[in-house]
Amino acid sequence: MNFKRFLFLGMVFSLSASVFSQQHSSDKKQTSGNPVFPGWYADPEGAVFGNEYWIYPTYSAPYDQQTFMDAFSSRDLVHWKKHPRVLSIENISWVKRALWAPAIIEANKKYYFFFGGNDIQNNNQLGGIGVAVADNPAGPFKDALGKPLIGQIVNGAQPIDQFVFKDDDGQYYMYYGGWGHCNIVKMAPDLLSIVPFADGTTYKEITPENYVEGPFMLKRNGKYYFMWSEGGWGGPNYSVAYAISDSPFGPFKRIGKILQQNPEIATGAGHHSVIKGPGKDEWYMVYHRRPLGEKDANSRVVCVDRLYFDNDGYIKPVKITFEGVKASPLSSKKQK
Ligand code: FUB
Repeated sequence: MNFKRFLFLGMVFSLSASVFSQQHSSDKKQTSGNPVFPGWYADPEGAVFGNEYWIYPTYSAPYDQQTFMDAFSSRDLVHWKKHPRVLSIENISWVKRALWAPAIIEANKKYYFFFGGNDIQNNNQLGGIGVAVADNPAGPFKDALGKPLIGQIVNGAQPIDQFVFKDDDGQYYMYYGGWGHCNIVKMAPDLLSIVPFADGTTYKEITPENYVEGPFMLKRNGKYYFMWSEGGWGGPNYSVAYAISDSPFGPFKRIGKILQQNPEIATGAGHHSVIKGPGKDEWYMVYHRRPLGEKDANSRVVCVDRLYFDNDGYIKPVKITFEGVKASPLSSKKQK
């Protein structure tokens, strides 16, 4: 090999090595960073399906532009893949705008995707909480009923911000409500209808002190942890508080805030959900917040930070970060 040829091959080798090393180093992302994916999104519903984490957020934009929802999946919480338009108003005849705050649950070998639509202001308007169904978490989700599942304002609760909770006995409940009121309803096993409670009532108001919207429930060590958003979602003081109860119906006595703004990191941290990682007592707070300097109400981004319980079972206030969370790969093994 002559010297020129040797030099040329050397340059090609070093160029390839540099490209490889750049690609390799981008794969070496140590933490998710916050936000965990780009774009204006809010009201994230986190879920674990098999060996994947999923996040379903509201597309955060003026109401008339909120006509679809994207989803995001990850194997490790650090690298996220976008699934565009898993739900769109083309597949919901009665929704025109304000497609809000998804909730998803796997049941009956299907995925049930609950959403709010149209931002109704009174009981003469068409809209409320609907349900769409798909065979896999990436959709496409199709409206299952052709009408809202809950289309009326009951007990003062605007029909938005639903969360579906499965108790240990297999019973499904839906918590929902905006305008400072929260109702619980009992769901039929098909998840497409609601059924009365044993006392004959269908809607039970369970509103805790300071509740505004965005209810969420999880059960840990036999206790019911009920959480909700407080403050106005368009402002800096939006936040999350919680209560602990022995029953899914409460009473839910407010304990205190567990998520709020940090003037050095972001404002308006709220409307959350919680996901369980594969480790023992490994929990993540999935929420939205407004980057510093952003004033538009819709400038909301989706973030993930660790959530910890203390030794007495109380939730420690979540520390919001720019770094986000470390990789926590799921295996197909049963979660602890
Ligand atoms: O994103 C639309 C609305 O903003 C949600 O339904 C509320 O909870 C608030 O986050």
